[in-house]
Parts: sequence; structure tokens; C-alpha cells
Amino acid sequence: STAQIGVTGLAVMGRNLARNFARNGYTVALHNRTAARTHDLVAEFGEEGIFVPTETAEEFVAALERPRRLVIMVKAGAATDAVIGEFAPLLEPGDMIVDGGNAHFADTRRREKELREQGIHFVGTGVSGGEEGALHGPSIMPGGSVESYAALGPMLEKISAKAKDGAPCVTHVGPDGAGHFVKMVHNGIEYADMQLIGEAYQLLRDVGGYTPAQIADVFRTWNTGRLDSYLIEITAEVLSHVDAATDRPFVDIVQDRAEQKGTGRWTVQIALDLGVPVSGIAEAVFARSLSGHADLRAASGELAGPRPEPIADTERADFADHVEQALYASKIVSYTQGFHEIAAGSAEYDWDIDLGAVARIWRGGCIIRAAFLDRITAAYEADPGLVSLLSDKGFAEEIAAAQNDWRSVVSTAVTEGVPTPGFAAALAYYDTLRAERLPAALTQGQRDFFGAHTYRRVDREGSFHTLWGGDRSEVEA
Ligand code: 2AM
Repeated sequence: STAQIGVTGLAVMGRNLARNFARNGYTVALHNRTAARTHDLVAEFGEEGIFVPTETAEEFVAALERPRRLVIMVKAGAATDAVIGEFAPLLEPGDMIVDGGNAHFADTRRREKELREQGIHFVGTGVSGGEEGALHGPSIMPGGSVESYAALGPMLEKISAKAKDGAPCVTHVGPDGAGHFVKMVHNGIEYADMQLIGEAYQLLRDVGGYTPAQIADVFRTWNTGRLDSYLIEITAEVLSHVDAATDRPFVDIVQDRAEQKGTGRWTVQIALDLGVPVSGIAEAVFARSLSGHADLRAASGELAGPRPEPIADTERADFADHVEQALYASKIVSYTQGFHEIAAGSAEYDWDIDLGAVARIWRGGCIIRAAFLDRITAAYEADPGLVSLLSDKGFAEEIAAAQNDWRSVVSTAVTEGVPTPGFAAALAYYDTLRAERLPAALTQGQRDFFGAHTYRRVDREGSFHTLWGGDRSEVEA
């Protein structure tokens, strides 16, 4: 028993994570259902560090020093339960099972509870950054017990991405499912970021009259400013890519039907359960869904509406600046919504999540890594009880400066018939928060009318009902 860590499930994520541990000097036990993958890894990358290939579950467990640290990298769902069922009986109290898959946090809570009863620490861990991140340093979001983090944290800190200031992109997020919950919201925010970037692109193209290659340059410029982020950077790469077969912009030869694996959808489902309005993230999920409805789109080809007209060349640069403002303001709103969901989950499940620390570990390794996250950390450090990111003075001031352009971009989009559900939903959320009075008062009146649901008055305590079907006098409920 010489290995400090073991990885089972050696498809690309597991393989790269195992290599990352080995490259960082850890002895890594390897296991996979099909042993060929294990041997392939050693044959191809054995030089990178010390691997202990094993074939059976017993051999794998025996190879691990105690307390055992066993990382599962299989497809989230039934396979995770199958693998846990295979290994848990072989483990001893104090050992740790780390699930690095994209599990639903409710499954993680269930598994953690079951294994805790056997004295085994179950660490549901978000791992973001895709294949490259797994190999070179992901952002890691572990849940589970404090004791498990004490034994595991130093290793995770070593293999994680490092932010520009050198800080490792990992923290103990909180107990049981906290890590997978935060990873879920990370993915929801990622959907929103991608949708907003997509809307900016479409506006620059259809209204701004820019070519994809020119838009790539606009994004490269944005990437030197406050929007500096991995997603903006790769957007420029994708937009400047030319398809070799047709010599056309790559973006024009790809079918415009977005796919999804489910974590964005979960973010919205859970937000609904928790009563958190994540309208921007929801619009991003719906936008992907609608794009995939080829049937609806084909059947709607004749629907009336404007075809966008590109503006004059002389107005382009100004328009691009306005779109940048709209993108930035909308981005602040989607992060506001995502962090609200994390705060709500933390309160619901007693996780005591440090929101500033979450922003800090997203600064490197993960798909939404961005300079902007430093600002979120600073906002929560300045006020750990911050109710909403929008109440942070710095963000409020930036939105104040952006909002005129944001409005003009949304109205241009509406006038020209370019769908911008992300920009518009973010703006509606913002305006809802600012509104002095909302039509929710009317909603309450309607509810009282048809269902005697009662309402509260602005001027007196208590619940009231108006006798709508009678003399319309008011009674105390
Ligand atoms: P395989 O190579 O034997 O297919 C991603 O699918 C990874 O999870 C692969 O390493 C795969 O092993 C593994 N995997 C998928 N389902 C599994 C299961 N039910 N039990 C064990 N490993 C599984």
C-alpha cells in the first residue's frame, strides 16, 4: 500500500486527473472497469510519474495507503452508485471516497449519509475546466466533512489551478452536497455567460454589420478590459476560425442547435424549488432548448417581423461599445442571481458557504474564470452579509454607468427583431428591483378576487379580504 491516491474510471477526465496527481509527485493507483484503459494509460503516460496499475477492486483498495483516498471518475448517475457499491464494502472507517463526476447534489447528500453510517467520508466534488483543466489544474469544489478536507485538501490544492495571485482554486465549500451544488450553479452561470456572449455576437453581426473575423477582434479588445475572461478569449478563437473545407467562417457551417448535458437545467430546477429568481440562467437554458426545436423553428419561418438592417459604418464602433456595456451589466445580473442561489442553498441545507471564497476558487481553472471574479470576492469580503451583488456599491455604480447603453441595445434588438432573452431578462430583473411599485399589488388583488387568497395593506398590519361578490367591503382575514 504505497499509493497516496487512487483513481477509478479512466476515461478522459479520470485519466487526466490521475496524470495531474502523478505529475505533482503523488503515487497514483489506477483502476478501471475495463483493464485495458488502465494499461493504456501506463503505456502512454507512465513516464509522467509513479502509477500503480491494478485490475481488481481488491488490488486497487490494497494499493492505497490509509486513510484511503479513492477518486471515482465515472459518468454521473447509476454508474456512480455501482462503483460505490463495489468499493465501499472493501473500505474501512476513516477512508474517503471522492466523487469527481457531475453528480446532482441531492444524490451526493444521499450517498454521503449512507457512507457516513459506515464511517466512510464521501466527498462530492465539483471539478471544472474540462479535460485540459483536469490535466493542468482544474477549479475544484469539494463538499464533505471537515476531516476529509484536512486529509485531502493539501493534495487538491497542489493539483488545482492557481489564480493570478498564486492562490489555489480549491476550498472546502461545505458539508455533504455543497460542492456539487456550487458546481451546478457554476455551470448555470456558464450557460448565462455563453448566452450573453452569443447575443452580443449576433447583435454585432446583424446590427453592427461586422464579419465574424471583425467580431473576433472586438472580443479580443474586450478581453483586455473588465470582460477579461476565458469565455471571451475562446469566443474570439472560434469566431476567427475558418472552415478548411468551405473557406467560410466556421461559425457559419455549424448547425445552430445548442446541446446541453443537464447541469444548467438543474440550476434552474433547484432555483425554482428554492424560490430564487434566476431569470437570466433560465433564459440561457431555454434559449438552448428553443434553438434545438428544429420543428418549431421550421414551422415558424413565415412569422412576421423585421430583418435587421446593419447600421452605418460610422456608427459601428459606438454600437460595439454599447453592446459591451449591455454584456457587462447583464453579466453582473447573472452572477447576482447565481450567487443568490448559492446563498439560498447554503441557508436551506446549513452549509455555511463562504460566497467570497466561491468566487475566489473560480478565478482559475474553470470555464467561467474571469478577472471580474476578484470583484465579487472583494464585495463579499467588504460585506459578508451582502444581500445581493447588486447592492455592492462598486457593481451598482458600474451598472449605473452602463444602463443607458444597456437599454438602448435592448431596444435596438427589439426593434430590429434580434432575440436577446439574456440581455432583456437581466434588464427586467434590474428594473424590477429598482421599481417603486410593482404590479404584484394587482396580482394580489386578482388572487383575492378569484380565490379569496387575501392581501396585505400598505398602511396597516394584518391580512384582508374584500367581499368581491358582495358589497365589496373589506374584512379582516
Ligand atoms: P469502462 O472503460 O469500462 O467503460 C466513463 O464512462 C468511465 O466510467 C469509463 O472509465 C467507464 O469504464 C466507467 N464506467 C461507466 N459505467 C461504469 C460502471 N457501471 N461501473 C464501473 N465503471 C463504469
